[in-house]
Amino acid sequence: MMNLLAIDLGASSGRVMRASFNGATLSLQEVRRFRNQPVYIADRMYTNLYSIYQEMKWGIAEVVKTHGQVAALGIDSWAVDYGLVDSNGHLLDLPRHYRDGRNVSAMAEVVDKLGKAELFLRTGIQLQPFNTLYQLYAMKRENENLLSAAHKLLLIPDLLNFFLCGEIAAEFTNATTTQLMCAGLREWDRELMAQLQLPDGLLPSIVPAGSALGYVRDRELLRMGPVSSTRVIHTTSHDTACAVVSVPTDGQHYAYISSGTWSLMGTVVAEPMINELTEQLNFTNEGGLGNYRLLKNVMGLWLIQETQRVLESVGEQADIERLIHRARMAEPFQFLFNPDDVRLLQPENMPDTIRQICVETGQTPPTDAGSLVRGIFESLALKYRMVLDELELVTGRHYAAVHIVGGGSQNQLLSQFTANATARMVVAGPSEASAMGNVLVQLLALGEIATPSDMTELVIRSVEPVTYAPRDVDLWESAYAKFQRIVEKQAESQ
Ligand code: LFR
Repeated sequence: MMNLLAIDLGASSGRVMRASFNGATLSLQEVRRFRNQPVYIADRMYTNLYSIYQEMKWGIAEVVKTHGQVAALGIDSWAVDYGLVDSNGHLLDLPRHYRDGRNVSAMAEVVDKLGKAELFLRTGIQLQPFNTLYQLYAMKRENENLLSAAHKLLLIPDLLNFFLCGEIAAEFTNATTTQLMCAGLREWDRELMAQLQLPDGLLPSIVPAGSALGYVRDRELLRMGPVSSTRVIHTTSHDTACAVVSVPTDGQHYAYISSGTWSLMGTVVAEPMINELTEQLNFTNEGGLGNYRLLKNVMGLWLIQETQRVLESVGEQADIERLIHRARMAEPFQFLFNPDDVRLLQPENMPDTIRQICVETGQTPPTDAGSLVRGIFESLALKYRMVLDELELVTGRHYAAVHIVGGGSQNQLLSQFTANATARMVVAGPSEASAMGNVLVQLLALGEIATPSDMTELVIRSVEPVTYAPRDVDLWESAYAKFQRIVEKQAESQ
């Protein structure tokens, strides 16, 4: 039995998971879960990296204490965010949070300078205000001193790996999300950086996922337990890359939704698809393990998380089971909206912003939590339908089923709505997809499994997905027609 550790950091919570591998199956157990809450200072929004690092260390120490030595560990996290270290290896500032408002105008300025088409053609990455490229540009505008004091720029998992073992490298899958790389290559786009007068010397060399980085060298952690022989492995360090590795299918062509704070919906392709259609539809081509993820970001369960936060702040009980129950009881299709409205990226009050969108699009705003949450789930499911149609148009393929992986796959109501809206079978699970993918790539790096297809077989042996057959398809088809009209109206009103 082999002991491994996956540290999986999501936008709203982090987990330390212990994995045991017996040569035939893989099982995961959550050892520590902690909240990942942004810190606001003045009008700036940061990630509390110090607290994440501490929680991670406590989790690692707990596993070692209870289960003995751990062969290896890997870290995956949300993408695009970074920290800067100086030449002594000191972190210069807390990493800025990707939802910080400064990025929207930075992206507009960069697009003005270089043009949308050029940016997509060079990088193959969808234009999102939070991409590292725009964050870096915003930082240059706002705080050039900080940038000039920096020696290296490290994405979150690379930075935490550096804290743990002292080695510096940029892992490929996450590096692609920066929009600073040349599409389809393992190279930074230095010309692009020069055009924007961004310092390219900050970027570390890029290493493939599945490379061993070093051993745990953090002094406090070495005092906490016997971890000096624990390898630190560059797993696929982008959480979405990990999640897609653990989609339980051996088919070559499949559609997936990695469902968490974001819903990442797409398929895998051998090479980036860069053409007028993918540009116009704002698809992205993120690097995977021997492939690319052609996908789109859909706003996802962030809409629910923020609704819960607002409801709780006024004293309402808003745990997810209760909300799902109330949504189930509510009247269907009372209102619909496009979840990907940029105003929903970081609104002060999610329910009020959704209500405002209803008014702007000529619909009656929801007054109770059940109707609100039902409308959010219905709109998400219909947005998945829209993305699936676009995906099929772009790839020329038909996807018979939609795989939902990640925490959101446990949401039965949303899974059923997704089956209804897309008129496809939905296969839901595993829910700890990122942690599972993280460990699978470690096993590959350690030579315990030989090929990516062995990896898929291992997933299929280790998980039991739940399937949902489509229902009320005609009803959902007419809701989709209405949804399309509202999406258009909403775009006009912005
Ligand atoms: C999901 C994710 C997405 C990325 C977003 C922001 O957790 O990693 O793939 O677009 O977070 O980093």
